[in-house]
Amino acid sequence: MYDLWIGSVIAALAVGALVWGLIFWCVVRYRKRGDQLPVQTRYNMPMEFLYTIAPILVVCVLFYYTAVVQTDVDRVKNDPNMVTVEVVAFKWNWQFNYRDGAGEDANTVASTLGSSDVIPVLVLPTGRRIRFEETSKDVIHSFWVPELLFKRDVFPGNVRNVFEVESINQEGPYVGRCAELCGTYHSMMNFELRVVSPDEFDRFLQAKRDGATTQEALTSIGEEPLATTTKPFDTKRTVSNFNPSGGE
Ligand SMILES: [Cu+2]
Repeated sequence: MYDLWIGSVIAALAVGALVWGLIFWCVVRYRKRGDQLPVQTRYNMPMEFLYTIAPILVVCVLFYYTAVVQTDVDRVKNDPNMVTVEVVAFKWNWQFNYRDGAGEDANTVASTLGSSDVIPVLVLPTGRRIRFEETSKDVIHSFWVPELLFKRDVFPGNVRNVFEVESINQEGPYVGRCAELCGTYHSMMNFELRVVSPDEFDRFLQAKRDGATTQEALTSIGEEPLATTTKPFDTKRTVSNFNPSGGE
């Protein structure tokens, strides 16, 4: 996706430079030189051919690479080694359920639930395939970790929106957001993706299965217990924002 993005920007700049160049060249070359009106109808066959064919070619090339990348990004495999997470979105927070298999019939073995006071931290390992299965409790949300260059809508009802990540290469915290306007506190629907080594992940999950909270389990593997990329927002839910001077 990154390469496609960079390639598209270069292509756009190249077309832009050509067009700007032609504009400036025309401004200088065909500037007003006298009072005689130039010929008002004229055609240039090679030029008309060029500006019909060139955009079609540009669109075809962009379409081809987009289709290739999109097919690759959307591919799901049934890899028995992958980590499956059920992402449950609701107004206005997230629940992350670690599953023992793929699909609706698998079981949740551990769970992390966000609250107004604690940002939910989704812990995942490096080097393993990750399968996300998304579902919403109310309206459409969108699961977005900007560093993954990827967002995917989370639908209510019986829809499980599934996507997989080949592997995450770098450990560390990554901020996550809801990217679909879902109501009053949409902007506060943040979470954190915390990527750790596979070994630490196994110990984290074991601690969770043994009944530890997410914060305790994070501490037990030597990680910061709370989110480091974002913090809970002050929602001011008890304050009347419409009439600050008046009483409730
Ligand atoms: Cu949302």
